[in-house]
Amino acid sequence: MTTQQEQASSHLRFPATFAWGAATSAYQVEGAVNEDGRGTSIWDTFTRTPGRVLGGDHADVAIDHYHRFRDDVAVMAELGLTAYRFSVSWPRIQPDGSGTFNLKGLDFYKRLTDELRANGIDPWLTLYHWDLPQALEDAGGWPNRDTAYRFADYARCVHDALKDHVHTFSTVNEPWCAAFLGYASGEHAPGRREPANAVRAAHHLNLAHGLAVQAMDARRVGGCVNLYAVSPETRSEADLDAARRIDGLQNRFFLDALLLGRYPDDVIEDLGVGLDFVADGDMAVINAPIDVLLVNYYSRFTVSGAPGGKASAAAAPTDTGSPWVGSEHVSFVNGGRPVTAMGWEIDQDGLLEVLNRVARDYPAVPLVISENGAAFDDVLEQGRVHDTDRRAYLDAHLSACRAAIEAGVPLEGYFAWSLMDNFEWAWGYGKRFGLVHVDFETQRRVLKDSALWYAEIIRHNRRHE
Ligand code: NCW
Repeated sequence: MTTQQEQASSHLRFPATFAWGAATSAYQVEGAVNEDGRGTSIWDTFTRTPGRVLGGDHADVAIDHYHRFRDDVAVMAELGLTAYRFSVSWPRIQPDGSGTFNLKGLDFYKRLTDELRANGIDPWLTLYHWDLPQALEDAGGWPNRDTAYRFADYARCVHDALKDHVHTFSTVNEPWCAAFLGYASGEHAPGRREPANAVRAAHHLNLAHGLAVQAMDARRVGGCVNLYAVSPETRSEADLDAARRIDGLQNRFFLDALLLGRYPDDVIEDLGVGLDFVADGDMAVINAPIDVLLVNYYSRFTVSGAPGGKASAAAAPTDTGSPWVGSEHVSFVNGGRPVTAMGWEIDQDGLLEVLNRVARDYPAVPLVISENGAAFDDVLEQGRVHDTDRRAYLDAHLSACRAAIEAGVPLEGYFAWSLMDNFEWAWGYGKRFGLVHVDFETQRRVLKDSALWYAEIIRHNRRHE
């Protein structure tokens, strides 16, 4: 037995039905931005705006997954994945965000899902991972209520075309990011810094989720949130209040809406923008029953209410505002843990805390970890990437998942972010999250040590299927 196998077999045993996955998103991997009738998305526009993305990087080619998907599925099969989470590019399906559906766009996802199923891999489809058709942004974007109804039309179309191909549909990836990085801090497309509109955007993203769930009636469907563990720096009143605020806007605003059908009173008060955009009946729509909650987890925030600290948990690559609408005075402090290349603190205990908390406070819904992983400054030497740091990160977080299951959390699967190195939004190609190394010049794929380790964990668990 090799050391790698020993490490894999000595622990991390999971239930036989546990989904073993990896995740990507359309704009980060596909490329082919002008092919087969695809329209323009807000990220095409944003990447062309000077100063928005480090190094002026864009994803016109990305990792060319649109053309190489069969090879990429072969890599997934080599890893032994039982599930793959990807997103559909809305502008491939509706180039202008409304009206006619583009059959060539739908065809790509049929080919992809066929290939996955032929390899025994369950397709988990995300409808929206941040690439809004530019035409809808021109009409006001997510602060415009109509965008939610356009999303439901799009969801119905994708669902009708692919329902027999897809294992689980999910709606909006990380609505916090789409709303507050897109419309408050401006770090992400469309790059607006309009705090009040960011709150409207958040509500309309939630509404879009609920309308889409209703439009996809009777299929297995979930919503997706990015959750953080949040700690006060001290037990002072100011720090405790800072933690309540950040937990409120990051976590409870979305969890309460999707799973309880209401917004938390304290968060609404913190936001200070009123609720005139919430129409009668909206909260019931947003609370439409879901089959699974997709949780993306990366890190813990430690926060202080004392003035003068850092405005964010990690450096932003470009000039940005604050995403913390109504709580701009809160500062983010060093919690004393090691960090990834993103500057995100590594804290597997935070994952256990988040899972226990969701299972306790929102009990009715099964969970999956739909993203978890880390960027590190990988080195490719003699055809290998010895990414012991990433392997340790995954190992620690999978152990937290197992501990959660043992504690009774209904956790049904785990998706590593990401399957492959890709376009990391405002950071461009400088940050590598992949299990698989990609040479962005040649598009050559090389399995990192973390991928080989993950494959062993999966093989070990699937032996007991
Ligand atoms: S940027 C981000 N990510 C990474 C991205 O590649 C993926 O598409 C996302 O789903 C990895 O996972 C998610 N999340 C945004 C985190 C923002 C943190 C900034 C906080 C500043 C206050």
